Amino acid sequence: MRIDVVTIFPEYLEPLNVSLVGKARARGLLDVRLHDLREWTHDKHNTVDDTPYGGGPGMVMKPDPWGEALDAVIGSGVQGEEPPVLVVPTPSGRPFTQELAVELSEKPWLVFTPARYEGIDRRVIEEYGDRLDVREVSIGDYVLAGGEAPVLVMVEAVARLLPGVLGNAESHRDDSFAPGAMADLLEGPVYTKPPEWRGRGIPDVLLSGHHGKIARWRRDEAFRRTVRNRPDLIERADPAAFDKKDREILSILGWGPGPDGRFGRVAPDVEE
Ligand code: 6GU
Repeated sequence: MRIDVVTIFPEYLEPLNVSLVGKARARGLLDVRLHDLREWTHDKHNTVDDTPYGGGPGMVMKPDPWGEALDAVIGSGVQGEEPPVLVVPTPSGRPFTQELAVELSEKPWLVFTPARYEGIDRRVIEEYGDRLDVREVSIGDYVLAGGEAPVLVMVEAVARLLPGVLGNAESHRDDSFAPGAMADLLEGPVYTKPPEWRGRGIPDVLLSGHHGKIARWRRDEAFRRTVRNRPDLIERADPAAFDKKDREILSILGWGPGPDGRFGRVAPDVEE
């Protein structure tokens, strides 16, 4: 996969040289190219922003540098090959989810346009939206000073899904939010050596060698955590995904089916 990032802070993206993403690049599984937006300015002060039409606080990123930068980056692709998906980080975008990470991981080429200030002149998004698949994406319900940190988040979420990046092909089957087996449940707790630490042991079942019991215990723990931390995930889950044992643990946790079959809280929350 090729990823281009156009930014006024290329140094903000240094973490892309480290750890999983850095290794994927070093191994040739991922080709990341950073571009300084100011290289496409022509004035003495390398101006990238200006005051908003209609007034109001803050500054807006000018369309000209973005247009020249994106034309150059998009034009550097190989003739006849698939054009990039343009990913525009913005707090007013659609939520970035594991589902979108999977979809993006299947594309050969992504271009990210992290903005500072109050965002990019709307005409830029319209212009490229006429030619490319453009995704305006938010990483959560909070406001950051710019899109660079969201790009780090999204590139890592996508890179770990690329073939060969994680050691074990099964490694993301059980991810929280992965489509499939543990769908829509958070992952439960994990333990490693030593078997006792500061007087704290580990659950006996994990030492039992009984794979069926271990799988059931993990699923029960996943329900405990999901009920506590993300009850909305249980409420919106398809109840057909819950087996008899799932319904038992949910009942113990104070959850049961409503008139429509979907699960909701039917008894007070249980303390940890
Ligand atoms: Cl993508 N950008 C900014 N500036 N703030 C955000 C965000 C993006 N997602 C959540 N907050």
